[in-house]
Amino acid sequence: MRSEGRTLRGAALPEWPPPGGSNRGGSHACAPAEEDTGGPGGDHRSVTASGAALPTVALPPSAVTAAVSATITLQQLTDQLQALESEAAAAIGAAADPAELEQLRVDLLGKKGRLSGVLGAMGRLPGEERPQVGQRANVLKEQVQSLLGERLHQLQSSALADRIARETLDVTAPCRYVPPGHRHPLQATVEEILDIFAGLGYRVSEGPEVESDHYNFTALNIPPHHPARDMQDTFYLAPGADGGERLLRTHTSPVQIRHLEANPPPVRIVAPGRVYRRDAVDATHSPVFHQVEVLALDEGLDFSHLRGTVTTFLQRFFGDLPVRFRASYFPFTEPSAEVDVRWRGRWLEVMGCGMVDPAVLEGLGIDPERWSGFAAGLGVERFCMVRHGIDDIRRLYTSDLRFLEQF
Ligand code: 2NL
Repeated sequence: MRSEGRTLRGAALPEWPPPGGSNRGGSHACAPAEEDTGGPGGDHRSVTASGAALPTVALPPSAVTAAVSATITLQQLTDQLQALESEAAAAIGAAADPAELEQLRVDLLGKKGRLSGVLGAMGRLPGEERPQVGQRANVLKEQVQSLLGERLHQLQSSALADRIARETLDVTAPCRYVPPGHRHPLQATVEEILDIFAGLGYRVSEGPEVESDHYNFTALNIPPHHPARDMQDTFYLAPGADGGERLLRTHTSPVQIRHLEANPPPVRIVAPGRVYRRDAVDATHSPVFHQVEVLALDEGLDFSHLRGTVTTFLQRFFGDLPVRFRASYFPFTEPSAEVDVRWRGRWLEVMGCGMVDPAVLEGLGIDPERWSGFAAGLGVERFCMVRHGIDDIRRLYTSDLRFLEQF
């Protein structure tokens, strides 16, 4: 911050020459005799180099003008330079920061600065006296420049010293340990599944977790009051802005319905995501879990394509194990099947699948005579638990690093 009075603007030294003056004469120059009214005490002062007041004697305005017009002497200019020197030294010494110093430099040495003012007045001295003032002014200029330089250096080094004192850095302090992280086993499982389907030509598609009854149930051939709704009871939210019913999706099938609305067949997509069911928590159930669903729709697809795709996927994920299909039921596929893998001497049920029910296609305005397809769905937690021998689904949600660091 600049503090008042540190600059030389409007400081003690008055302007020279005073406005309107062009008097010639000595340092105590008088007004021309004939106009001298002979004021008290013979005080014939005109405007002095130090800028003192005009004489108290009353002069007609024309006389005043004449009196101040050229009043300058070598002595006065020398005095001014002297005063400028000491004032400059004081102001420079008091400058608090480099910006203030720069302002001082402009005020002192700039084109319209104090020194220029003195040099301008020099023109009114007799020619032989000018070099003296000129030399003195040059010396002063160099003095001021070096004072400015020294002060700048001082300010900079004390600022640096302050900073060094403030910013202490203990290079001997032990570093903070940031342990390397890794993906959660569930996320790693999702990514592995998506990678396998990507390798089979499927694209990833995602959608909202808050859904309407239509996308979650009705469009999937589960009309109101269908018993399948009992097994997929969910959590209901207050109606949306449009008054429509809102619920948490119970599967990622709505993603496929939305995809089919926006994209004509042929379609091959895989839809991962979080889903919700009104289930009590136990070792194998959680009201929030993760699903991956697959959908292929094309001309001429039949159960053999379903079988080949699902078998290939399971063998890539679990290894080259026996896979079997058992007839089952889903409202949105016909025929439908559960799929088991032979895992450590036992048949384990791992996913469900089927040929997309023609009623689902008709609801979407897709001709089931021309297009057919298959779909499959799996629970990611189950895949992860089987693969890693995890005994309790809750271990996947409790963020216990002693558990998670094993993966
Ligand atoms: C399971 C079984 C399945 C589907 C999901 C599906 C989606 C559309 C049309 C027809 Cl858009 N079907 N999805 C089909 C059969 C089974 O999931 O056990 N999931 C955890």
